[in-house]
Amino acid sequence: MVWSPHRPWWERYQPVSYKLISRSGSEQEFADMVERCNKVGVRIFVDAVINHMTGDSGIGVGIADSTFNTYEQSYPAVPYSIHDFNSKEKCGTQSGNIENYNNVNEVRNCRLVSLLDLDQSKSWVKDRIRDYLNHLIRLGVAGFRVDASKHMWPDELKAIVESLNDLPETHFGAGQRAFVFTEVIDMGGEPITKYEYTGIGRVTEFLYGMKLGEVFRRWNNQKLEYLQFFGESWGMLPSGYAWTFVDNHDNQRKHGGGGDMVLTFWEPRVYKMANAFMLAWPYGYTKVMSSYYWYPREDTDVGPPADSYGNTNTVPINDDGSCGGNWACEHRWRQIRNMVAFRNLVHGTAVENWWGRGDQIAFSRGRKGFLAINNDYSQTMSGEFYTGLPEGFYCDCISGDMLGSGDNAYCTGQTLSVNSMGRTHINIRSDSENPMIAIHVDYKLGSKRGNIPTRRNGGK
Ligand code: AAO
Repeated sequence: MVWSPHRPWWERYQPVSYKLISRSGSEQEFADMVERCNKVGVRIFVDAVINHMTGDSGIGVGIADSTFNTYEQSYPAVPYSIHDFNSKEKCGTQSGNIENYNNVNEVRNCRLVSLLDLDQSKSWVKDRIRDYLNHLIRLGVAGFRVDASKHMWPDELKAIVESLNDLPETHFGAGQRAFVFTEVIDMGGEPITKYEYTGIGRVTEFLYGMKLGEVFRRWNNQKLEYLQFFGESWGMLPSGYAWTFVDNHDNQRKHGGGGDMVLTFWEPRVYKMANAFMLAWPYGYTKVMSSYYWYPREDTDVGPPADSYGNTNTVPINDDGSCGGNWACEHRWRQIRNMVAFRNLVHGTAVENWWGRGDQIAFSRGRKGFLAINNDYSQTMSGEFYTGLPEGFYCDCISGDMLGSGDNAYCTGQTLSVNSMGRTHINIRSDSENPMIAIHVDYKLGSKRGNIPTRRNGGK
């Protein structure tokens, strides 16, 4: 990939070759990480940039020491030559760049922000991309996010995906295929739609984060109670095709269709609420964002925490499990981490016991989990709620963790008591730092209900 002055994060989106060498490390280090992750059940998905090569910046050398020449359209390390790119004639615009998103041909045959646009109808190009992705599969990755999929013809992309090898049997079992997510920004209003890509894999559903941001910000008269049918009826993909997220690496910094609606880690209170809802709600395949803090905030190019050579720093882990060194690590925030476990646990159950009043909602997932959120600015959410859960004491996974096991299990946060009718009393103040409660059957305390004092929800 290119090496740019000031080392912006988006260097990664300008390949010079398919060598696995970057500011994050060598191929050996990458392979080692994938191997260690697979051993503990963590799958790795690679963000594959296969639509284009670098921007038209002239002659240069990439991070892995490969040369390129954009006047000649040559990338000898792959190798790609002028014959492998869409020509200006095929594109049809004066600049050679995409100028009009309402012209399908332009979007797919011209350059996205001046990035040299590969022609995937050429078998040489298809084969180079296939070899690159197969190399990653051999190293043990489980699948790919396909960058800029909207800028490739769906049938050509599909042919590449179908030509890939099965995942290695050692880690995945026999006959398993790579899991593919395509990046297609479609929020309505353009001729290219997300529906054109559902035959390839999961597709980004950008409306999801936008709408959730609007609802949790309470803009345009939106209210939490309207989320009762959040999903396809809101103009989104059928659940089984959707790849959902509150924010992504582009729109959290206003690249790629980011608006003020998007919620990010910079607003932690409401961000945690939106993520908790997403993770408890049975729609789409969810993704949790993990970021770094950047300064100044207006500079949307700032790269990751790095040493003086621009090499990405390792992530220091604090005693409490959070990250140091300017890494935000949203995925380690207790409220988000515990809701990931909630999602995995309640998988396959339906929403039941929906209750909604303005900006307060509560619902259960079958007889396994229950979530209540108070996004009202002034009213406490208080009363008896039907949780659907078996009788017992439960540790709220938003305000704390359940530690220990069996009769020795205890809760570091609030404990809730569910009676034989499945009902519990909740009290969520509107000014609480985490105005939510989430309980589930894996956080059921033993009969002694824990051995440390419980804490009221609402404390910070
Ligand atoms: C950098 C420089 C450029 C320079 C270039 C080449 O910033 O000035 O020309 O290098 O030297 C990332 C960065 C770019 C960076 C690039 C290469 O974000 O800043 O360029 O690396 O280093 C479109 C694509 C989508 C793409 C998104 C950014 O469709 O695929 O732009 N995302 C991916 C990655 C992203 C990466 C690339 C692709 C490139 O996630 O990180 O770029 O590899 C409309 C269209 C969308 C379009 C957006 C933005 O969106 O629909 O398709 O996304 O515009 O152009 C409303 C509409 C919504 C609309 C939006 C914004 O919300 O509903 O549809 O407004 O107008």
